[in-house]
Amino acid sequence: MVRERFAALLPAYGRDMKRSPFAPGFWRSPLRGPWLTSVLGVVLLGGITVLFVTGLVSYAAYNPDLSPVNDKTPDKGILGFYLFAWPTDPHWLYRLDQGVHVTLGITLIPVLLAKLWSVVPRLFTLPPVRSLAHALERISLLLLVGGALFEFVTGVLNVQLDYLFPGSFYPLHFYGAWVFFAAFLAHLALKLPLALRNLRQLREERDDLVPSDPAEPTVSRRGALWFVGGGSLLLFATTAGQNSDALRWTALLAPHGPGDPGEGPNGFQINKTAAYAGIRPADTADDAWRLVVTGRTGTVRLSRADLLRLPAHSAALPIACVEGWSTSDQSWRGVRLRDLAALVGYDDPPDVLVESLQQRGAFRRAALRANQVADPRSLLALFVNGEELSPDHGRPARVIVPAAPGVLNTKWVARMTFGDL
Ligand SMILES: Nc1nc2c(c(=O)[nH]1)N[C@H]1C(S)=C(S)[C@@H](COP(=O)(O)O)O[C@H]1N2
Ligand SMILES: [Mo]
Repeated sequence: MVRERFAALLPAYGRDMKRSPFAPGFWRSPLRGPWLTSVLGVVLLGGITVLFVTGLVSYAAYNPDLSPVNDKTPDKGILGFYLFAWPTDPHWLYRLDQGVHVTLGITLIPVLLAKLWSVVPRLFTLPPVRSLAHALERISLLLLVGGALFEFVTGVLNVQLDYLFPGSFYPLHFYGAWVFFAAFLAHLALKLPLALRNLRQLREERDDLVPSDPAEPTVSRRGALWFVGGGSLLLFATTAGQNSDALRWTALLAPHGPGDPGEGPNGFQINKTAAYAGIRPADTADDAWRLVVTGRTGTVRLSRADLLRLPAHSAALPIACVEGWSTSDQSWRGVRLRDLAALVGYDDPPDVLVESLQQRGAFRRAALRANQVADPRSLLALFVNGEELSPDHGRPARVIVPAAPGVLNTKWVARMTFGDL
């Protein structure tokens, strides 16, 4: 009664008020149908598979089983079955993998949203559960849609707002990925044959996605696809540039970090500034700073002058951050990590724990594996591009390792402990 009176006051809405989203005529867009859903589904099939693989590879790149240092997740259980010692070759391996992961993830957002939009009427089917099989299918859809939204949202938040979450982003995104991908595989097993049939067929079958009472079209299905593709292209064009020094200005949507890194040899992307990390100039001054190196034969304390007397080597390596940005190769110069291992009794370098002067924030220490220490390009760098490191890039000394995620390249190094971690 009340509803009717209300409907009479609002004639335009009146007709819809009587219909609920559960009513067959409620969803009227003539764009919906098996063809559109199948096209978007096949794009996501390819894209999400690449996201899953690059994501797992990216996780392995942390050497997360050097716990509890690199990853606070105590036990990856069987989900960590594939972890392997991350290689140092090619030196752009992490840059490529994580660049693809983040750029593709952002590019797929319009496709994901369009896919969800195309099937939204199915959320409102009545009765909600028809059989046990139907119940299982709907639960798997909950995991699928919930998992997709969770992975995209945590990924984007991490890229844009760095580490918003309590605890660590990695286990959330990692376990979320497994739940999501399991549901994704179940969904594929159920729907892929149908999707391929839909794409091969010229005429559309009757399907619950085709509206029973379609509205006048305002755009063709192909037009709608161009719209989605255009959105993806726009996101791609305003994101991908964050992986190159020359094109970074095009990455309008990428976060630009703490201000302008400036010009000159140190003028490349900065993650956390010295000020943010609470590094006091007094602690990094030549007379105060000492590098404490510990190993089998004991502990040595090295001043900057001591380090400058050790053999110096150069390596051209990028910084590549989990957040999806990377620099082009920079020319670093400093002491080989394996030479430091030799100073404390290791001809054959072991793993190392690297600790920073930093007091504040998450990144105070990181572990490197023996193969990373052994690589002749792995340096404790004092110089970059022919100049002393700037405070923001880690003066007096920072680690740089080929193919490693940026977060393992500890800045403002204070201590290195070789051997048993
Ligand atoms: N001590 C310390 N080292 C650190 C960080 C930090 O916050 N503190 N950030 C890490 C991360 S996440 C990245 S991507 C690189 C960035 O190095 P850059 O700021 O010189 O580009 O430094 C790594 N080393
Ligand atoms: Mo990073």
